Amino acid sequence: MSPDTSLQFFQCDPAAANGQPLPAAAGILGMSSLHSPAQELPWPVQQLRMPLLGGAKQLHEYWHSAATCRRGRFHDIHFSVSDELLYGVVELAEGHGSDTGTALQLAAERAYRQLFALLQAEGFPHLWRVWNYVPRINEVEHGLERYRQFNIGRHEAFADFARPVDSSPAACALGVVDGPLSIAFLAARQAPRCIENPRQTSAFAYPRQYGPRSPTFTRAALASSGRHDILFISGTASIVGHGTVHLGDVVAQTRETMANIRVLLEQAQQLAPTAGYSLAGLDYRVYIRHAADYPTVRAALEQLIGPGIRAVYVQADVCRSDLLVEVEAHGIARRAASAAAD
Ligand code: 3EB
Repeated sequence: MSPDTSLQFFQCDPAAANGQPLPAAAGILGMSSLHSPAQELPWPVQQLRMPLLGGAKQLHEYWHSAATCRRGRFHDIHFSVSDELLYGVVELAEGHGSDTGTALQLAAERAYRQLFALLQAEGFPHLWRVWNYVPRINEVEHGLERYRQFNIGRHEAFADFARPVDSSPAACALGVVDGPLSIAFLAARQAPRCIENPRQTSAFAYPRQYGPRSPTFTRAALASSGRHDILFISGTASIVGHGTVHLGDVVAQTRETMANIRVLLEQAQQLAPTAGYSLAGLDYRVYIRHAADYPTVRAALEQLIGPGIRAVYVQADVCRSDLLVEVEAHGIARRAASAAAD
């Protein structure tokens, strides 16, 4: 039997007394962290420039593979490669706008062009998951909300690399107060299966009222790596069809969001029946627009998912100004030995 080099996820708070042990350094693909690391780390780090809610001070989330990783730089990208996975982080300051676009649009386009060029060069054509953090996402500049500017740039890069939008990665796009445009991504040699939500218009088919170019992400992606099935649930919000529902009601928005996630999970269960995915078995990241809503959102989620919910709560702006909460999740399930291909 070949060694199990598939993707693993570790959440370590070095300050917590009984946290998980640190994974072996050679296998660390990359991490996200609330603060920029004190010293330069060999693997890529996406800094989460947002307040953690609920009293915890630090968070380190590691993507890990038991295979030894090779690290490298490609233009503005810091990346790691293991035998079947590639993780990278690209951070770009906004330069100047031009005749062809605003500064943010051009930065988004540049970041995604670099990303796709790297995937081509390294032979990892399939994007599984992208985490987009956009400074001042809801601000209107040059007559267009910055999230919509970002979407134009991202869409241009997808088009330039002939990436079909209906096989987009799972993703999220959240707003931070300041800092660079920051994009982390996980890609692989194998294509994931894209899952759309029948309760929602696919984001790549949103009507023009949400901006001149549609977002390019799928509602969830189901991938496999070694003996594991890996489910990525994109940032999910209180949207039905293409419209925001429950304006101003954070509890109802949280419940609608979970109704959307439940539908995605049901489809994942049909595609990977042996994975045993359940709401309580996923790891969640919860973005809350107003920090004061944290106890309310947390209580609503604990009621829906159970008190043992594994969730990290952060304060961030959501990409539509009427959305108060966004929830994303992932689950890694080991396939039963009898069902494994090897
Ligand atoms: C939505 O459903 C909410 O632009 O990459 C969720 C996940 C959202 C990803 C993205 C945006 C993105 O439209 C916003």
